[in-house]
Amino acid sequence: MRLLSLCSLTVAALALTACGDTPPDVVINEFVADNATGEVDEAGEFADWIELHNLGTSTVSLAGLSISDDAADPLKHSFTGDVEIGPSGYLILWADEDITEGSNHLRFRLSKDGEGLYLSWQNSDGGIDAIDSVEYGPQEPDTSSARTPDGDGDWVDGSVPTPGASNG
Ligand SMILES: [Ca+2]
Ligand SMILES: [Ca+2]
Repeated sequence: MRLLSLCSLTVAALALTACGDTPPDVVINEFVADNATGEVDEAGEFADWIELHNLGTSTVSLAGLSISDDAADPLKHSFTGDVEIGPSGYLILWADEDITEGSNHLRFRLSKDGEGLYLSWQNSDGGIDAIDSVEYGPQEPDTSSARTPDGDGDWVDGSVPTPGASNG
């Protein structure tokens, strides 16, 4: 009986670790919905992109986080554990539906006519918590919408894109 109890405890502890109770301190920081001649992805394509920013001071995994362009379908793209952001770092997600190009390629594209972006967390109770979101209107080619300053600043449309770096 004692052995069984220890096993149960171990399983419970592992499950908690895997699920995680606290979402990483990550926000949507910038995005380009009409990439005509800007940054190219690993395949050399002008794909739309979304920049996430880690507000924390340690590396975080995105496991448990999901991102979507549809508020009614927040789990459209769920991250696997191999996607991480370094301390105070920035990560580019390619919104190109080319998921075979890497785990930072999303299952949806962005509309240049405007829509919404929703970052969500699957909590340990099985529920979905909203982490961050932004709704935007039509975007000019090769301009971004960017939080200025990074992380918690107001969204500024028509910005010069700064993929993978501070919005200044
Ligand atoms: Ca691509
Ligand atoms: Ca940036």
